[in-house]
Amino acid sequence: MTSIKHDILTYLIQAEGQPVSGQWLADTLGVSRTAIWKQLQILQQEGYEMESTRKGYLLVKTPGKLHESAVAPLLETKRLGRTWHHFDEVESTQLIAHDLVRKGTADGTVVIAELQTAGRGRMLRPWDSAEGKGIWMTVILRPDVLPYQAPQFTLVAAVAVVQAIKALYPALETNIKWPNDLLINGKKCTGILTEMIADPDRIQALLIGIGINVNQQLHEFPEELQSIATSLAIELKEKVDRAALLAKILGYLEHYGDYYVKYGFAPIKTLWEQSSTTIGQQVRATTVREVIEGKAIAITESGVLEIQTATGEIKSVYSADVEII
Ligand code: BT5
Repeated sequence: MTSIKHDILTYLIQAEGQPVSGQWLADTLGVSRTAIWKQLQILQQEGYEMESTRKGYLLVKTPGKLHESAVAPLLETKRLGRTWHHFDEVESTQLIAHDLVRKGTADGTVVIAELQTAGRGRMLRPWDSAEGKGIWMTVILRPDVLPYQAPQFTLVAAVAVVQAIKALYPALETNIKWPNDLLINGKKCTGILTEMIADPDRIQALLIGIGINVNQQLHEFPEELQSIATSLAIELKEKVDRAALLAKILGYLEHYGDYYVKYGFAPIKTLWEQSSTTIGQQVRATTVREVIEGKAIAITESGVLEIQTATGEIKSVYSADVEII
């Protein structure tokens, strides 16, 4: 977004229902009135509704979409979200992100869509992404870490989302089911998919796909998900401000991502364990090779799940679907 457009919008939002004079905007931003007018036209095309009054321009309605203009004023990050790609509709934000990585996009780039027509989970399972109801995004990170560390970023992202929800909605208890599900009252509200583009000895980019059910009502989920999925609005019984939540998540993700790179997994592990529903439970882990049943006893310093089977053997699970039984 051009900074003039961003600044105009910030002034219109800050005016809180009062008109802002075009001449004042032009003088304050040091540009012509025509330049102001052009940017206002663009904002209107993006769905910002304005009235032109004798005293100036009045913002009457925002599009309610996750445009950069709606989120940037709330961001407290240095890098995350400073390059922003918003789409009304995509197949999957992961696909767009892969393309952007190939083109050399910056660390911290965010790809976000109102609707995904082919949102995906792990192993190409479908991810339901209703229009305008959730946060469907991929964050591109370029941390200086080794390829084997990539899966740990799923846990870092899980902690970031949990902390963001907690900061805004302290009454909600969000739990993490290893490795990538966030649950509220036992139902899935968030899924995380971490993909990587790497050379043998270094990561080029991590593509952290985060899908959060925010404002769906139960009937808006496909029937097969209605017994296993939930949204923040269902649990809170109120509509949630997606832009505020998104800005918080990006803040925590930058913070914990940097923390991880500097200090390793140990401090993140402690936070992860505080929200875990998995550890201490009897579980069934389905990996590509086998089904392991037993007690989930720990995650290791590298984020691997350890399960103790009935024979006492401890098995390390790197990737699996885990059910609590
Ligand atoms: C995940 O996979 O949980 C990772 C989901 C990642 C989605 C984000 S959205 C932005 C980015 N772009 C993408 O295309 N993807 C990422 P997995 O653990 O495999 O779980 C998939 C399973 O969750 C499905 O098989 C369904 O059972 C269930 N599911 C699908 N949509 C859901 C939803 N909206 N809410 C809750 N559960 C859902």
